[in-house]
Amino acid sequence: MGVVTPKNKEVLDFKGLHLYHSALSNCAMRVRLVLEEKKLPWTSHHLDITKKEHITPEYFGINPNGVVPSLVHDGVVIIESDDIIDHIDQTFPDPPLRPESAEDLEKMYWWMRSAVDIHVRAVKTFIYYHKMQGKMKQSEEQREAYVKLQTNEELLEFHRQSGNEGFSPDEAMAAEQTLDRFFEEADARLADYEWLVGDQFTLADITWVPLHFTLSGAGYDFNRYPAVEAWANRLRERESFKKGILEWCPVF
Ligand SMILES: N[C@@H](CCC(=O)N[C@@H](CS)C(=O)NCC(=O)O)C(=O)O
Repeated sequence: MGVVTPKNKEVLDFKGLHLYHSALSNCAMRVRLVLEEKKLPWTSHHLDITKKEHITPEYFGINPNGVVPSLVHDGVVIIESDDIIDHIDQTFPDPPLRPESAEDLEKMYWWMRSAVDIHVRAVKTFIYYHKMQGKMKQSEEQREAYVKLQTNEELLEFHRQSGNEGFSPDEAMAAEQTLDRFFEEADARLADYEWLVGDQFTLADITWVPLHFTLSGAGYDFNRYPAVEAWANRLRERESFKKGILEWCPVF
């Protein structure tokens, strides 16, 4: 979605880079990784999503979907993690996190878009089923507040289900099979190349490594994908991974 006009006008006066994020959010990890790769100063607005700190009229006035991350850059609000990291990389190109050729650029965007496309039905469903179902229960009051604020149908249904009957084993299996297709593809690619798009570290790697981190923590079996494991280990060595992920979320 990219740039949005916020109902919460307070943020219009913000100067510099302000990130609304949560320590354990894989979408927010992407943005912290990019900020650390580029060594940019930024102001943290931390919202603990397990305590529902994001379910407030103030925050929905910044991000109409009520999810993290949201970036406010000199008063301009940008939502959706892929759009945010793309914006940062285009605005602060040093060091570049994108390939030069149009063909490779298309591949980079394919990996980025794919992660966002499968976020609710595969990533979120797998993680909630295996790890979060108990932790993310809403009180009656929180549920009412959420239903009043949320207009995104997919998220409304997701949270209705996760807060009530939960996900079924079949739904969790379908989520896992979707993830398998992408990690099989990534494994084939990474058997021949150092990074997802080829020889250059790009936003595609930054988009996917938080999924490796959080899905591993939720019990997804990566032993089947040795090239993906080796890639994740290379990424863990980077300073950005330590600062952008581990300092905020040592263990998922
Ligand atoms: N497509 C969005 C997804 C954002 C998203 O779902 N964020 C999660 C954390 S990774 C969140 O805020 N969850 C809390 C909730 O759904 O209430 C993006 O890529 O930024």
